[in-house]
Amino acid sequence: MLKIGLIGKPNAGKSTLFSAITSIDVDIANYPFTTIKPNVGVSFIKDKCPEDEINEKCNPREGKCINGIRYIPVEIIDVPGLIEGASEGKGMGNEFLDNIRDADIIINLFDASGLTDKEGNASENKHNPVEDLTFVNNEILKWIHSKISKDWTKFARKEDNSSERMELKMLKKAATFGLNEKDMFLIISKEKFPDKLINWSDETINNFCSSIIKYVKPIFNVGNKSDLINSEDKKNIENTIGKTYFISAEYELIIEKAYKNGYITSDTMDFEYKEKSGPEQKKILNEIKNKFINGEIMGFYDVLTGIIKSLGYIVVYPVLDEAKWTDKAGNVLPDALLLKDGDNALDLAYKIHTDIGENFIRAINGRTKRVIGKDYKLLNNDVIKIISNSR
Ligand SMILES: Nc1nc2c(ncn2[C@@H]2O[C@H](COP(=O)(O)OP(=O)(O)OP(=O)(O)O)[C@@H](O)[C@H]2O)c(=O)[nH]1
Ligand SMILES: [Mg+2]
Repeated sequence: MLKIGLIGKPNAGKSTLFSAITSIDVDIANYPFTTIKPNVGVSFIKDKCPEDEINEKCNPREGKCINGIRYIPVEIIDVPGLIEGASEGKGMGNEFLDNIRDADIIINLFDASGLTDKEGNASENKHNPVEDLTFVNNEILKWIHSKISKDWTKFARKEDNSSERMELKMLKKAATFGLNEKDMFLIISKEKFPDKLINWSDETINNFCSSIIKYVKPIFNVGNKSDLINSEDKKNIENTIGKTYFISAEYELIIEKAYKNGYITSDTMDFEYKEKSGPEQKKILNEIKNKFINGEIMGFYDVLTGIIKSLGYIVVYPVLDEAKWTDKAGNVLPDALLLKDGDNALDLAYKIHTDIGENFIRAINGRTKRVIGKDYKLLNNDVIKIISNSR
């Protein structure tokens, strides 16, 4: 499952967001270091389900499908707050960061209202929220750097004596971040690095670490507490850091709770009121709904889906029966898997199971019913049957 790490300064609203999008109750409070152990849960990204093409209702094994929109599960990790010096272990930062070592995507949630000070205490004095997201991004880079540069001379001397390819040498350093050979090849081919590792300067190592973030482990800045700011504040932030997602975890949690407690019909913005909800609730919920509908505040599901699509992820549906699009038990479109643009049929086979990848024979495209080989480039929404020797 795709792993998404939520990081940020203490009190930024990470646990509030986590709770809203995973429906798991966790500690939330207006003081720093409320979270001391990471919370792990499942949320979803949305994509159009191909079920209507065969006039059947799908039976997702994980996630759900509502009105033809498939909810594809992703793992969310809510990390305790980070303070300056986190990468050197301040405030247990090092330990906290280790929780997102193998995350595929990092979300730097910052308090866009600027009403929490450096340590995360609520404050009356508004400061520039961009400072918060900059220091957190720097700590991430420094944390990666500290791990890659550890015992560099010893490592470089040893590896320079071997004839192994550069990406395999560097993989020994970067595997701890969940990177694989393909990721390393991408980094090494995109940037220029000296052939001899002993010649890598601290700056070269830093460039390598930046490339990990740039190509493999992207960080997205998301502004929280947008219910407390106006369009001028937003403009100021965007003038410094460019296009930004503005959300309100508080609002999302209110909607989620109203749904859970039976006041509204859905936890999405097209909810209707149930009998139980009185004028008080309707007033608050209406105000929130309007802010989402007029685009003042973005819904996090849409933000997440946008992020994942912008990174070139595609959704592919593996099936056993290419005619009925079912598994062995007759479930229609049971699995929706996230792959990367450029992945092929063999990558899909490995994603299902190493054994299926290793024993791959051929595949069949569920739409065209044509036989396809291992090099077939997958498209978004493909329905594929893999034939292998393994079963
Ligand atoms: N107005 C407003 N308040 C919010 C929002 N999100 C969170 N809060 C409040 O901010 C405070 C901190 O929220 P938490 O979710 O505990 O923050 P955190 O980032 O997990 O904090 P740590 O666990 O200490 O790192 C709480 O009082 C929340 O109710 C929001 O979108 N708008
Ligand atoms: Mg928290």
